[in-house]
Amino acid sequence: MLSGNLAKALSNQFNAEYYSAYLYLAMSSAADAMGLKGVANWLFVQAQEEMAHGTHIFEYILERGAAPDFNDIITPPAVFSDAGRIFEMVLEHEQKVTASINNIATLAMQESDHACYQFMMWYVNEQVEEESNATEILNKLKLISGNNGLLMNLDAELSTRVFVNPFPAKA
Ligand code: OFO
Repeated sequence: MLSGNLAKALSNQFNAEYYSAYLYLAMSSAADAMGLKGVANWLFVQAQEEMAHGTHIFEYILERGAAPDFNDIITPPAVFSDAGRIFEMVLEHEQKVTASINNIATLAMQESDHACYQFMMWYVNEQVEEESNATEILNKLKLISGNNGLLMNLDAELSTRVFVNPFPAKA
């Protein structure tokens, strides 16, 4: 069974993943309003991933004999100036998520909960990819720097992203 501290930390993370989904849906909506359908698609898929991350943690808390807590999920920002600002915020947000994931992994290590530590390693590795993806898109937007033709090319590239459930149902 999970310790009280780990159950609380994982509950907070399960709620935080759902906040991430809220945030990315808000960004997706803003990008759609800017006419950037591909950016909107990328962020919509990102929101779907966050819900999958949150649900996976929810299921793990139950599997380990604890009960998840449900926190209030705060309203995400509604106004974003441009795609560059959106991806700056994506990167800043993911860096905060990385810190939170690392804290839970550290707690699991301190408590010698090897199963929880192992569970958290998937999220530790996922955060490397999350930060890398956000950085790559942000760097491209910086290079584009106001060139609408190049922005449309990037938008087309981002329109191809599709959601793949990272945790397919167990057979
Ligand atoms: Fe769940 O990885 Fe982003 O926040």
